Amino acid sequence: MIDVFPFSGYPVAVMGLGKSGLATAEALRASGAEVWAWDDSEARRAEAREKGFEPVDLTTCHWNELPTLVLSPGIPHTHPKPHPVAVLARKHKVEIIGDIELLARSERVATFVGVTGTNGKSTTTALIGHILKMAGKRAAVGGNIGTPVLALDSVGDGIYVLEMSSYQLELTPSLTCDVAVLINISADHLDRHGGMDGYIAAKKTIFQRQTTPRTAILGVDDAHSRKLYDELRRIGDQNVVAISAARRLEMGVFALDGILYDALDGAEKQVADLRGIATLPGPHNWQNAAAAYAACRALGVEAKTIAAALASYPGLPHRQEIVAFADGLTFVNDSKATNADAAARALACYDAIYWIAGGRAKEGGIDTLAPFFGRIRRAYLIGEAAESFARTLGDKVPHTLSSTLDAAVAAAHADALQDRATGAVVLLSPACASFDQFPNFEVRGDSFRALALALPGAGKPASASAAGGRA
Ligand code: UMA
Repeated sequence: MIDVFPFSGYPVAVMGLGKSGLATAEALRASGAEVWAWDDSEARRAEAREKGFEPVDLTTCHWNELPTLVLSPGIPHTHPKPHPVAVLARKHKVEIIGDIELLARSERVATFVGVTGTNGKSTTTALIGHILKMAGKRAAVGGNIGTPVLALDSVGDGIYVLEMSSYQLELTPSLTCDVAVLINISADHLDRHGGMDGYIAAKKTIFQRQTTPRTAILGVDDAHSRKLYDELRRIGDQNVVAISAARRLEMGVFALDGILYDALDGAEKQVADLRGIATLPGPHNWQNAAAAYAACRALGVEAKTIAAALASYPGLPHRQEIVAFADGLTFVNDSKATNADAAARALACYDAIYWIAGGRAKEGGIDTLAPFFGRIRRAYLIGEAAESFARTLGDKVPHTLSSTLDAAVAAAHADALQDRATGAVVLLSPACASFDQFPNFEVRGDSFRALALALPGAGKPASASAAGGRA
């Protein structure tokens, strides 16, 4: 646990007692702060009580006594409508910050690596952490990836590798990243940021206060990130490195057809062959590998060490994770694909797909997935989005309104058997949030894994956790 000593002796309001809020409350209490903890859910307050926190109703408390509100990232404070507690904090001129801000103010001698982007940030974060550990560096990985940062053990003068969502970036005003990575930008969470401009503005804060020798690493394969790259280059405050998985760069790091090239000094060298790495299938993962390579080079790790570590990357659950084999079929859990762009990345990796999709749809639905429709043998549609997705698939892709995940897995398995579709993939890549039917994407992915493993004759994969596809 992190010692958040700057808050010792002060009252601090903690709003939201999920994963990050509870870890914040515990770190603050252990550091000698007075914790005023609240959650709108009675169940969460009961859980906090069990941990010895007597909830303080932040909608009726004495705000004049509070200097700071630590807000959980999932709680809106601007759009679509600020939470009443955020409104009260602003009214009383109380600062509103997140748990990563507490880490930044407390861990003064550590190196910070921040990773953001619409897609691929968990894999890139995990890859950087893996490479640093393989290189013998003291490093801790946390943030949006799932481990609350204040639950980490201090790394001292080592390295924090933090996955940062746009929500977290908005609540982290004073973090200065030694290495900041923006992988890509496409539309997501627009309701929380009042539109695309607000979303991009939040992402851009990862580069705040960076001056040389700090490093900014940006993907240049989408127009929004490319524009930011040009802007940072023009201003010239920090080292700016381009990465691509789509084209050759004169300067930067790029992956072409699965070969990773280092052109950081303008002279192109092949540094790794990514094609045989089962845990990094597809160009999107090659982009993640390019970003991780550039970040670790900026931290002084040698190219050879990085290449060896990429090859031993164990993969992450819920990201193209092979969870079972049954009757010649491979079951792939890509529950983390909560938007169409993320689902496109998985769909691009396989040829014969029995696709389970749906949940709570994001803006735009699955219209952009049309180029992949030819790879889908049949779609099994679940959750709130089922009917609208069915309309998009129309007569182009055969589909079944399965409604629930268990019905979808059973139907996909039965259809694939009937089609004698050996070598095919049953892919959960929902292109939707999970909240209509599950508490989060992890529970959705775990349910898929359990359902697949419960099929007659199903077996677990031996080792690698992610699927190698055709890409
Ligand atoms: N709550 C209220 N009132 C509200 C809304 C929520 O009291 O109006 C309470 C809920 O009852 C709950 C708590 O707030 O108890 C939940 O807080 P939270 O949604 O911030 O979730 P945490 O459990 O603290 O998890 C957060 C991140 N969640 C979000 O940003 C939504 C996790 O990212 C992160 O892994 C975790 O901190 C540790 O750092 C998840 C996520 O979905 C993976 N992120 C989004 C994404 O990747 O797209 C941004």
